[in-house]
Amino acid sequence: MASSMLSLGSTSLLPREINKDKLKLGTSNSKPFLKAKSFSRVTMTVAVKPSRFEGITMAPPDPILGVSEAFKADNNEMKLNLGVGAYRTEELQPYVLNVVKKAENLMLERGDNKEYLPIEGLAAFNKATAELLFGAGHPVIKEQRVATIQGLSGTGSLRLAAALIERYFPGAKVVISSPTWGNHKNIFNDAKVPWSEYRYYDPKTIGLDFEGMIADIKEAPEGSFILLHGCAHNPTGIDPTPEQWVKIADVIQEKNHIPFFDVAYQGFASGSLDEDAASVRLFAERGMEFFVAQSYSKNLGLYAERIGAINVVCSSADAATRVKSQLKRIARPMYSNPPVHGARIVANVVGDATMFSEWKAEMEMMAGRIKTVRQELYDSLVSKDKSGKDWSFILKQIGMFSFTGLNKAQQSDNMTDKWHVYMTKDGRISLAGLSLAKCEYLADAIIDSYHNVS
Ligand code: KET
Repeated sequence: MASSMLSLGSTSLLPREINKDKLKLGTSNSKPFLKAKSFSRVTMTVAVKPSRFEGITMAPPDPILGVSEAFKADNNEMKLNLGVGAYRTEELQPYVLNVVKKAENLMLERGDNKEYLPIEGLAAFNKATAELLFGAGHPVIKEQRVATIQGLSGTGSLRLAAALIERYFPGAKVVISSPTWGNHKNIFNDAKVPWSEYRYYDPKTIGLDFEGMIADIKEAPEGSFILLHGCAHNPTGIDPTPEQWVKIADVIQEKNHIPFFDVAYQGFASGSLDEDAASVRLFAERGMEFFVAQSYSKNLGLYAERIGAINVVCSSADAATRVKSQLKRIARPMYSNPPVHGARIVANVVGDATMFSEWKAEMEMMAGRIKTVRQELYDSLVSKDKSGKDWSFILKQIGMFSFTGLNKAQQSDNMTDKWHVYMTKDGRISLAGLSLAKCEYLADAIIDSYHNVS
């Protein structure tokens, strides 16, 4: 039986409770857990009762968020956190958008209250979020064919959709790209939705395996859900071309599949909200029924506010009303209703022409900074690496990340252990966490890990 020293100070037990326990120590049959050593200093050895939680094993750290925990524990001054996809300034500090501060000030001035939101979230947010996605005045909106409810950011919105699939499409498979954002698999596993993968990344070309992707989507059982990254594919940074999107839509339609978009980076890929929604709008124009999960973590920097939405595009307003009612029914016992703060920020920013254009300018600035460090990293790699290796794939990738090809565990371990560069084990680095000043250092780390570790 495990034992430990328990020091009972005035903060842990009230004097009355100490006396009560003093009398019982070592005497109770039903609770044979305490053995007194000394009462003068109220210090004693305690034999701990076996826990009911003995069968619970230690969970592994999260492959993405766990990297930030390891980074915090490192004291080396050269350390760089390129794990999580979170935007940093050139000084590597978190960034709160000016337009967000403005919207928050407005909320204070107005004296907005903290009443519960309806289960489906803030109406002004739901309207704004669907309009950002499809474009204001789009037929799917005018015809009230979109069921939109506010979710707990991208993750929570995906989870609601997964629960709807599990409930109303039993046995249907979600087919996800290989590779994909690590949490997709967890989300569908926890919702008890079966999933399989379609080919996406070709390590030989460090590009898209388009033939493989199309073949696998064709092969999926009719009526499968095909998970697609709307833009800035995570982790590869490789998106289909507009022509390829058309072919993807064709084969999905042919096979009667249901597209399921994850849009976590609208505006962050190209710097333009409209351009980054082109894939989603292509499917909407074809009159298809599909899902879209949205997140405002990255494009408005609202990571911790947990603000996003799930949209289900239906072929009739009646179907949309029914779907929405069931999404609410799923949300109510899960978390009751969503938080208001982030929803108000989005609604205020999108609902005010001046703030909306300020947001777009700030988003372009963030996307622009990432493009600049991408170029600088490429230039540093090319000037330092004398092996003749072609690093141009770094420039072809878009969005927050670069998929370096350092995909062996020993290589990412070398990046972290020797160079204090924190990244995910699949070889992904977040360029949003990189400064111009650190590009040369990172290039040295990558070249060393690439050539000297196998
Ligand atoms: N989808 C994708 C593709 C994605 O990369 C993320 C977050 C999300 C959804 C969900 O984000 P949310 O904050 O729930 O709206 N990705 C970054 C953070 C994370 O892993 O949670 C990342 O990949 O670093």
